[in-house]
Amino acid sequence: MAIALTFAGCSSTDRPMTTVSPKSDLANWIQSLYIDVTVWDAIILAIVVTAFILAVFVFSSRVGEAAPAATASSDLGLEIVWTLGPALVLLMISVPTIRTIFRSQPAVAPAGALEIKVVAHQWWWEFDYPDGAKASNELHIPVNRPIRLLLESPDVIHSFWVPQLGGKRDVVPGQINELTFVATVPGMYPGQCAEFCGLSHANMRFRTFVDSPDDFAKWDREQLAGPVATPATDQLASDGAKVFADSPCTTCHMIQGVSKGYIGPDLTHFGGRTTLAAGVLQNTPANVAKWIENPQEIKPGANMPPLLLPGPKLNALVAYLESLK
Ligand code: HEC
Ligand SMILES: [Cu+2]
Repeated sequence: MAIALTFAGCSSTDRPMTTVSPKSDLANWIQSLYIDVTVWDAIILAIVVTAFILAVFVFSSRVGEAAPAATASSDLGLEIVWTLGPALVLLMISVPTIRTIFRSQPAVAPAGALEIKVVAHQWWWEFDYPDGAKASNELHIPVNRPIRLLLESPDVIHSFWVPQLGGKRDVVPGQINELTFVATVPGMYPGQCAEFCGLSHANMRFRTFVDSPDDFAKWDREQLAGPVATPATDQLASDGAKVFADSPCTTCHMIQGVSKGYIGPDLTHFGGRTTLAAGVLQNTPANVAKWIENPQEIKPGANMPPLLLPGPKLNALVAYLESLK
């Protein structure tokens, strides 16, 4: 029962932040190292515990007898065994560990790798693709193709972490760290900043979509095609486009062909995202309205000011943003 319960904790369907359900080559290497070390540890534990229990039972019959006299004699054979034994154990653990460390940090990108620039901001993620496509908080990558992430930060130290795709990698201002892996199973894998970076660190989440090559190509084409035109028949969204263009939103947010802000996420395809504000809320009209009215209430410290708009204008603005698929 206890064992069943323990392993139930490892299933990945309802526990998406599990570290023991690898979905990439990198995560698989880490997993097999983890299993190797656990097996060696278990063997050593079994030997030590057996020796201990034996000692307790064998010598318990001598309770009450005088302690044996301490002697200074040494046994060279024993000395060699208990020096070489642990040395061998350390070797067994360190060789695969060091091999995995080097394997997980290749100095050059593998052939055919897709290189994506990842910019970690307080408290959201920007993804820039080599063909010019841009995304925020939702990373799309093709399955079975080497991915090389080039991690940078304009503010403080963050850490990029998608547990099912591999280990954490720090994002350090002033340098570019790399993370290289091949995702092997399509699906959606949540990520989280893993280095304390200020007030909304816990709210700095993101999603990684591992797409089939066709789905990825389609997504990429849509991103490159620029914004979908707001249909003239959609009065509310058209009104919202005007509200946006006349508002301070434009100083911080880019919508291709409309505004050039770069402080906050690119909103060109905002309506196509599933979540809002780095994975904190589902992307629904009601949540977008709540966000615009008071970002700090949803995300303490968020670097977006509250914008007080009269109800009808707010509704139109939300309809416009949601129409940007
Ligand atoms: C001072 C700069 C600034 C202004 C002005 C601003 N924003 Fe933002 N906005 C941000 C930042 C920074 C974020 C990211 C916040 C976070 O997730 O921590 C953001 C996030 C957002 C998001 C969520 C995007 C996503 O993909 O999760 C939306 C939607 C948004 N802003 C809409 C607006 C609208 C509409 C206006 C105008 C009414 C506006 N913003 C004005 C800086 C700004
Ligand atoms: Cu953080």
